Amino acid sequence: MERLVELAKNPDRVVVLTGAGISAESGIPTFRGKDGLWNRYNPTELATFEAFERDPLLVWQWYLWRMHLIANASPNPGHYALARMERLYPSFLLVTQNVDGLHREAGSKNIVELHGNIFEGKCRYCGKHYSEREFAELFPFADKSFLRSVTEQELKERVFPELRRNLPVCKRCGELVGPGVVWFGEELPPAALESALRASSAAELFFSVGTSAVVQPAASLPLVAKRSGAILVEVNPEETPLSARCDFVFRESAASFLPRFVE
Ligand code: BJW
Ligand code: ZN
Repeated sequence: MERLVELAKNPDRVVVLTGAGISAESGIPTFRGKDGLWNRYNPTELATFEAFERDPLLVWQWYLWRMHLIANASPNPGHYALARMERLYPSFLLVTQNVDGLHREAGSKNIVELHGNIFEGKCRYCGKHYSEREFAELFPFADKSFLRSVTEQELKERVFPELRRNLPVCKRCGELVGPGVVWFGEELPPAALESALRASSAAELFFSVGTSAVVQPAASLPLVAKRSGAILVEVNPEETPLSARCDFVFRESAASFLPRFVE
């Protein structure tokens, strides 16, 4: 840690890539690994357009269940440390694969959400995007305040049975609207990906925090940075395919490492 802190004093351009691991300590399950199941379901099977076409009710129940969990969660010391880190460097970009919005809630400003935001809406048929406010109007069950006002049991017993008749319908094309996230096989928001690539290739110091580093194209960002000469740091209790390429590896949780680093 001392050697990293010494090296990290001078860089002007820093990029941090985060994944589900940073929100694990806020009580939000990760996707892969031993705790990587969301309410019995394998995320890689439900986070697709094919699953939505086949069974939109099941996919929406799964997303509402997750939205309920997220709406009732709070940022943890790892999120807050990254918000502080933003103020330490002249140029700092936080690139997240997370859809939970907890970085913004913790006070981070310069954020790129590569995989979208779970409280927004996206029509897979005509492409119309709904902001969080617009989507809560179209689909009141997705409203954060509503989700905070019900228990998980009420969600399952009261909301789920009503869902079939109340799924969100697109104002533009009349098809069903899905959550504002990027599913497998879908293109990432082009402007977000472009900013992330640009910042990564200019970074002097790059942190990969709480990600299994297997989902593309996000997993390529640390390698882009490394190729351009950045110092690469991984923070993850488990080994990943990226570990061997890193200059520093901290096998610990984000909420324990990051606050010590920005101290
Ligand atoms: C802790 C911790 C603690 C635990 N502290 N750490 C090239 C090669 C091969 C495949 C592909 C390729 N290019 C594209 C693909 C296909 C696919 C892909 O990558 N598949 C791989 C799985 C093989 N990629 C795509 O389909 C992407 N689209 C695309 O490329 O489109 C191309 C295109 C172009 C033009 C037109 C059309 C198409 C899209 C990927 C979208 C990913 N979506 C998801 C779901 C989001 C919605 C939702 O939330 O429901 O995003 S999948 C899921 O994985 C989610 C995550 O953001 C993403 C990454 O997961 P993450 O964050 O790394 O979490 P985990 O669980 O994997 O890891 C957690 C880690 O934390 C672990 O390592 C733990 O050890 C650690 N940890 N506690 C610190 N306290
Ligand atoms: Zn539409």
